[in-house]
Amino acid sequence: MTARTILHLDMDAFYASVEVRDQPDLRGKPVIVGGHPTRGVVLTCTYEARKFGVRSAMSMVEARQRCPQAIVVPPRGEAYAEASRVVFATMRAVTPLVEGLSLDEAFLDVTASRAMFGDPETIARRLKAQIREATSGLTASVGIASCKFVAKVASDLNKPDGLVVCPVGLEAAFLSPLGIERLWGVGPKTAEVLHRAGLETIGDLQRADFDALARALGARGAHHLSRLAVGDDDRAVDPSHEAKSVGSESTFDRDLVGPDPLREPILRHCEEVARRLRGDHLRARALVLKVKRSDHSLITRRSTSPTPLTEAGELYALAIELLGRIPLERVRTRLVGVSATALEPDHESEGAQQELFAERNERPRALGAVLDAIEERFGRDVIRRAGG
Ligand code: TTP
Ligand code: MG
Repeated sequence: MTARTILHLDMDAFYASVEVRDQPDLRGKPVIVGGHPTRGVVLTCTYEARKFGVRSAMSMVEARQRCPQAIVVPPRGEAYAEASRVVFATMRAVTPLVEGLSLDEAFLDVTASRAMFGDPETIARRLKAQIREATSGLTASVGIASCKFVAKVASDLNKPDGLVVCPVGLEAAFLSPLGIERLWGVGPKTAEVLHRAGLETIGDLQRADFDALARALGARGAHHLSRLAVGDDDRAVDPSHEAKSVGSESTFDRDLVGPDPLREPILRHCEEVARRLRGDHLRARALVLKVKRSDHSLITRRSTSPTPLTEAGELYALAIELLGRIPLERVRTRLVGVSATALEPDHESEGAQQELFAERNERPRALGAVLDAIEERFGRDVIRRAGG
């Protein structure tokens, strides 16, 4: 059996790069894409701003303290969606086996493309050049390996405009000097457990005693991490992944009149969707609200989120915003539904059970950041109504 060849491609400073492309005066400067200067969060920033320690999801207040000279640009979702469509079309010209993880990131299985397009490095170089050309100058970083996990790690090692190849058979050696934080499923809590056990690098983990690891992490977590640590990851690239959605809907016994009575069932559906996302270790970048009127006419509204959605409260805030965009005064409704789409793996929840609990404890801060982002996009009123 020939080994798979998998590419992981991730656009560099994606939103910020689109802004710099469209406003050439910004080139070479620290640029932050974010909203409100005091209440908002950083969606992303240029590599010039990263030198000052600015990062995605950081509060704007902290970002401006670290880099007072940064130029702040409000997000333009449609421009990023358009650039994303061009990037994905370019990837699909190489192979139909493209699995999108988010707007700017995908796995490609090029095993079968090699006969036609050459060795993997040549394929990757050409793809990067084609993307740069098709998007009028955006750069991507690519990792090449025999499995998804190592390809994803590789794409991140030489950003921006990087191309890193892990030779087949050398996965364990390739991973060994890297920090354990790079393993899927290792969030801050698991990292702390591993550090306390004296494990800093993936190589340390490769040499660690399995039984000791299982005592610290549980058998499942230990098994998962010891396999990943040597680059043992047999998941196939699944092009249908991104099209999936997780939804919940209900038809009422009697039609409901006007928008207000719909809030309670919408909240219940958001709770159900959040529960299922959690169960499947997924998070969503977009939400669809569906309303069917008594005359059976169907209305759907879709919104994308700057940050991945996992919690019922996050889903509900967006759903209520969408509800406000549907004219429903005195209208009779027979069905309402909510579905989460643009799904991506929630890596933090993929690993050890402990991490799931740790994540919950850390949630207030993450949720706060999301609420800030929603508020900055849609105004305070949305948040207040969502809470009430
Ligand atoms: P990333 O690929 O994580 O980041 P990036 O492309 O900006 O930078 P890098 O070169 O490190 O890949 O995310 C892609 C886009 O998604 C990013 O440009 C903005 C958006 N995003 C958010 O809105 N919120 C977030 O918390 C993150 C991480 C990204
Ligand atoms: Mg990116």
